Amino acid sequence: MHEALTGAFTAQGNEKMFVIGERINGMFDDVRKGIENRDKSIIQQVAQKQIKGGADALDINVGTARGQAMDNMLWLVESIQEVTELPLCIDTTKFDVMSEALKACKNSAIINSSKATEEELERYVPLAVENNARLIALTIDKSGVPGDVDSRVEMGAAIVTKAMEHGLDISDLFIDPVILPVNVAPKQPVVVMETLRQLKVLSDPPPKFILGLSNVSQSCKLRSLINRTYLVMALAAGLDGAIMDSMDSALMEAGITAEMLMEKQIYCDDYIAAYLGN
Ligand code: THG
Repeated sequence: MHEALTGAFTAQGNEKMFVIGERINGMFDDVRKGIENRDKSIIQQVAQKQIKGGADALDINVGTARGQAMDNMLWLVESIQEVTELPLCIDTTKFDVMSEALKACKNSAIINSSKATEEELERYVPLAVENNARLIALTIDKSGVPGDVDSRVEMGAAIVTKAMEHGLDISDLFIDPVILPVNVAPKQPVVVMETLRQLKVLSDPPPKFILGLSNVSQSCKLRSLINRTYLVMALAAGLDGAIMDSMDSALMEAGITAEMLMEKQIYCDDYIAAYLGN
């Protein structure tokens, strides 16, 4: 096989893509109202649908719901743990909310997220180690999301170095090269794909890579089509998982098919059902 292809495929290992369900997010009206009215059943139903669609973990974000972010987050964590033992991906920029939510997690936890600044990494990497949690680190620094590949790769390297310094297992580290909406940042998809390719060979073993997939199509018309095409391209470039809508079956099927074609799963006529464990 061509060397570049061998590298791209073998560096990824054989793990299935890691699907973090995006829907428990106060940016969606049903979830926001559920939080504001402390209506557990709405939240629990959304969680169960994400799981049925094939989520391996659930992102939890209070969004713009009224009230205290802390109380809202702790209530969400509790409500969701009543119906699932899947890992919870605690999505908040507030450090105090993050630490308290981690304490409330009986399920395994993923910290979402740290920026790649020295200051944030010095707080979040030890927090992950202390709580036995996985960590998502974004290639964002004080000046925001970089436009070029090199700065993202440098930040990725800085993240890996910090993780090693503090004894965070590299297999517990996810780097997120950050998707911006394609209608305002059309050069970004190619930059993200190239960043994935370069960071994948940075360390052995490499960290894992995830993205917030739906960002790419915000305010676009053909959202599901854009999301699933992006997912397939990113998986081929080395993506390990995504925060995405597992209830979008066309999206899930495209991702599963890409993985089958990359020989992460042996083909059989029922490969989709086999993948989902149905
Ligand atoms: N990286 C990491 N975490 C993240 C993101 C990321 N968490 C949040 C976000 N980005 C990923 N989750 C979503 C969830 C929803 C949408 C986009 C990303 C979305 N929502 C609709 C919208 O804005 O149009 C909400 C409106 C609606 O449909 O009701 O698109 O990048 N680590």
